[in-house]
Amino acid sequence: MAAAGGWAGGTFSNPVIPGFHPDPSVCRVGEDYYLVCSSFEYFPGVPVFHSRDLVHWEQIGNVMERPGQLRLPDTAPSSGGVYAPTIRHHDGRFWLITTDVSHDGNVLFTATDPAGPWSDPVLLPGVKGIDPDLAWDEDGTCWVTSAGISQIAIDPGTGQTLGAPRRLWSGTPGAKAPEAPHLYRVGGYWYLLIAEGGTERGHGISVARGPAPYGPFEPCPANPVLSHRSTDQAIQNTGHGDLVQAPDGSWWIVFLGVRPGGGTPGWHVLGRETFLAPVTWSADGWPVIGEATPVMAAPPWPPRPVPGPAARDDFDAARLAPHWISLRSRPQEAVSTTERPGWLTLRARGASLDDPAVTFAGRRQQHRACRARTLLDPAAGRGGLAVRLDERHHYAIEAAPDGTVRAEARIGPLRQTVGELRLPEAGPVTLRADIGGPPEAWDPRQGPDVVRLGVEEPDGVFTVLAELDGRYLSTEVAGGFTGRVIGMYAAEGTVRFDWFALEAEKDDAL
Ligand code: 6LW
Repeated sequence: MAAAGGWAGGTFSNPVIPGFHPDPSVCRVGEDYYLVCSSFEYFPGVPVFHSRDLVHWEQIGNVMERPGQLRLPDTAPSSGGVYAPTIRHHDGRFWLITTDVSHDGNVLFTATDPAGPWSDPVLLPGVKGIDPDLAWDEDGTCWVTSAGISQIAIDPGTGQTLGAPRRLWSGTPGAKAPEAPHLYRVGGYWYLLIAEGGTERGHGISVARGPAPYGPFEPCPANPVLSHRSTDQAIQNTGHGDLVQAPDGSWWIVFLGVRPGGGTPGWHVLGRETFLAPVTWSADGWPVIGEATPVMAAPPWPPRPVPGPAARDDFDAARLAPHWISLRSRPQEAVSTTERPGWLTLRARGASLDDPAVTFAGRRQQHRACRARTLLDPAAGRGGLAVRLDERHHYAIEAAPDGTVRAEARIGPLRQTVGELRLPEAGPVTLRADIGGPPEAWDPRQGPDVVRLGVEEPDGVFTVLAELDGRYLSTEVAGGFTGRVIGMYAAEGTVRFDWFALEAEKDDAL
């Protein structure tokens, strides 16, 4: 399945990284761009993407992929975990700073190859606040700037703080949640880019500048320099961005946004996604962010497409590809592609998707209309195919050793079996979830999409056991910072999956 929007006839499509990929941070080394996102309760943590044209991105790894790098207890709530990283290249190395809000607090990693391996974490107990940024000034001082907006110098080798934190700027008076700071030296100024207004419909980006990395800062008179609040733009909640300069001197911004669907108030189901827009500079030296739309004028250089994640995985490799994510941790004895070669073996820990310890392997839903399928062997256990928002919001189609297949829905405090079937004979079964637009009908209460759960016969016939309104698996209903993830789980015993396929129903669904 193509991960990124195409580049056709001088245009590209936004988002450039669809699906739950929020809080993007980007850096460039030569002709290569590297981008990272938040990962919250999922393991491995902090996906790393590579691109040579800013439009086509390929996931090349994860920063936190060893148990010692990400220590999320089962008590870490969904939408806890790992927030808002910053990636920078300095002194021949890549530097990554992020916050594990559930366990380690602010942490710093380094790597010579951004695909990994990344170092063990350097803990930063003296650095308070989420959304840490890293910047080095001319004399080599390393500044960490975080939500609030406050700043402290550190020794990045040891994590020691140097001096006391200082408050830099509170953003626009009256706007909530000044956060997501990034500092850049451009010309004679230090620019401080922040997000404000909260990560919901009021979100935006504002900027200030000053003579030094610690200010004093004067706000841009045109703030917010990016916001879609109160507009009828298809892309909403735009904010939390990071600037990057291309080799030809042009400037760009990656930022998060959402695509709400359905009637009012609108529900977004893919989480906060990564978008791209051009940046120019005004005559008096302020960044001007171009309008962000689903179809954008392409950058003036040749497209360099990269493969997106394969639509189908036969689990033939000894390791799962980097886009596969589990919940909080991924113990080898619970998730394996080598135990029965060519199959993904999941061994149950938690008894259902309600349980934070459930054994799960999934990938982000990246298209609004898609079809997920998996061939499951329930001979030694009970498990299934799930569309997950969090422990309290998920739909699943589940098979048991006795040939029973059940569709299950959990919405807030309610859990219900919404469809059931007894297969004529027990054995491997193809479970399927089709996700797509609701029926055409003007209704202001209409949900964003419909999730159909069922069983696919060998001849391709789809027996639907349940058809469910997708709004209950949206951020507006579930709350939090993530988006839908579709995957396989084990609820009892040992469950084996021969293959998993996630296909876009149509590419224009972007
Ligand atoms: C992140 C904050 C935000 O730390 O949401 O949209 C928080 N911005 O900057 C979680 O992603």
